[in-house]
Amino acid sequence: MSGQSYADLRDFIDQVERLGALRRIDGADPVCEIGGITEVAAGLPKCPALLFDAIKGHSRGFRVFTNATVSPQRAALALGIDPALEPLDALKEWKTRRTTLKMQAPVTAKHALFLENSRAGADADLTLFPAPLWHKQDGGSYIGSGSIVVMRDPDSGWINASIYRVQVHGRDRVTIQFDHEGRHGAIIARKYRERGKPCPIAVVNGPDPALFVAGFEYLPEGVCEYDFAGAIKRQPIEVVPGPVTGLPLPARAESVLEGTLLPITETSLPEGPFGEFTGYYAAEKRPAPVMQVEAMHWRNDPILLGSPPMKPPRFHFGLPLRAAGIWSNLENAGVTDVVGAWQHVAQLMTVIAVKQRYAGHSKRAGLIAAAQSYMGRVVVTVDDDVDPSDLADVMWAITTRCEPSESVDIVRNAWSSALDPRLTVEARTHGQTSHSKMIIDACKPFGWKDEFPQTSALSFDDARAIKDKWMPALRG
Ligand SMILES: Cc1cc2nc3c(=O)[nH]c(=O)nc-3n(C[C@H](O)[C@H](O)[C@H](O)COP(=O)(O)O)c2cc1C
Ligand SMILES: [Mn+2]
Repeated sequence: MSGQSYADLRDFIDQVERLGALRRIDGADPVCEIGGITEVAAGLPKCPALLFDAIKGHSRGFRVFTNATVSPQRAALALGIDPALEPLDALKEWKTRRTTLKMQAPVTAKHALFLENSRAGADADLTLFPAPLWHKQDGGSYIGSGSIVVMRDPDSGWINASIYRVQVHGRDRVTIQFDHEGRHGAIIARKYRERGKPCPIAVVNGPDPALFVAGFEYLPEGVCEYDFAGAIKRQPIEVVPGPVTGLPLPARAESVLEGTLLPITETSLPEGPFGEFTGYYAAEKRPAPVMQVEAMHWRNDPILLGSPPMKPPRFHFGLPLRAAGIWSNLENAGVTDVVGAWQHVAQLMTVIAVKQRYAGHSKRAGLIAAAQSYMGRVVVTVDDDVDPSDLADVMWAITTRCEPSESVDIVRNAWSSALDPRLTVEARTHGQTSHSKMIIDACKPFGWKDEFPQTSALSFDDARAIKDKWMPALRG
C-alpha cells in the first residue's frame, strides 16, 4: 500500500493534524523559546509536529512549523509511504522504491501562490519574518534551516535546489553557508564569480516536504532536485519564474527571497556559529557569501519550515535515509540475506541485520557498512531475530552475543568530517578529518550458532499475531 500525497506544506500539515500529531503553540519567543520547545518536543517518545503562531514581536499569521518529519510516521508521510507501517518496513519500502523512482521534470504553472504578497528594493524587510535564534550560543537568527536555495548553472542551465542554512543579517541581507567547495551551490557561485557576472539566487522558505527530502539527497551534478521531488510525489512540481531572477520557483511555496549572491572575494559576513546535528558547535564564526535580497514574496499567513539541528537522537528525518542507501550498497556488493539496516544517534551509529549463511558473512556486511558510514564511529551487525531499528534490541544483542575480546574490530583513518567533535586539536589544525570506526559483531558466533542458548523471546511473527489479537485489550 502506498501513502497519500500532499499538495504543499499546508496540505502536509493538515494531514499531520488528521494523524493527531500536530500541536499549535501561541505566544512563543523566537529568541531561544521556539528552538527550546522544538528540542524538548523532539525528545518526547512520540514527538509531535509544532505550528507556532502569534510569535512574540510578530504579526499573527507569520508562522513557524517545526519537527515536521522527525517521527518515522511523518517521515513516511513525506515520502508517500503508508504512515501506519512499522519503521523498518517503511525504510525497506523506501529502499526498494528509491531504485525505481522516475524523475519528473517540473511544469510551469499559471499562478504562483507565493506572489500573494511582495515587497521589493528598499521596502524589503526580513524582520517581518519570525526567524528563530535556535540555540543560545548561535551567532544569529536563521530564516533558513530547512529552506531550499535555488541557483542556475550559467553553462548548462541546470537548476540546483538544495538545503544550505540561511542566516539573517539585517533587513535585506542574508548569508548562505556552503559546507565545502564541492557543494553544487558553491560550484555554481564560483562560475559566476570567475566571469565577473552577478549570480541570481532564490531562497524558498516553507517548501513542500518532498523538496525538503530532495534537498538533502546526494544527487549528481547536473541533476535537479525538483525532478527528484516530483519522483517522490509521483507528480511534477509546479514552478513559476521568479519576477526578479527568472529562476523557476515552486508555485505553492510559502515564501521566497530573490536576489543576487555577491562574490565572496568582494563581500562576506561572519556566519555562525550554529549548533550542528552532532549536538555540538563545530566551528567559530566564518566568512560566508552574502545574498542581497532584492524582493521578498509570501503567501497570506506564511509558514517558515524550521529544521534546526539538535542534540541526538533527535534528527530532522525520522527514517534514516542514508541507512537505506547502505542497505542498497550491501545488496549491490552481493551481500545476500541483509534483512535490515538502520542508523541511530542521528546517523552516528549504523546497524545491519543479517541472516547468517556462512562464516564471515556478518563481518563482510559490517566492513562495507563501516566504509559507507559517514561520521559514524560505531557499526553493529546483528542476527535476523533482532530489530536494528530498536536500540534496546540492539543493545540486548551486544550485551549477550558479543565477546569484546573477539567480536570488535577497529578500522583506522576512515570517513568522517570537520563536524566531528572528537577530532584532536592537532588533527583539526591540519585539516585531518578521518577517524577510526569500531565494528561490533553482535551476531551469534557462526561456528556454534546452533549451540547458542535458545532465546525465550517471542519471534517477530508471534509478537505480531499477539498484537493483532490482543492489542485492543492492552490499550484498554
Ligand atoms: C536540515 C538540513 C540542513 C543543512 N544545512 C546545510 C548547510 O548549511 N550547508 C551545507 O553545505 N549543507 C547543508 N545540508 C546538507 C545538504 O543539503 C546536502 O548535503 C545536499 O545534498 C547538498 O546538495 P548539493 O549536492 O546540491 O550541494 C543540510 C541538510 C539538511 C537536511
Ligand atoms: Mn544538487
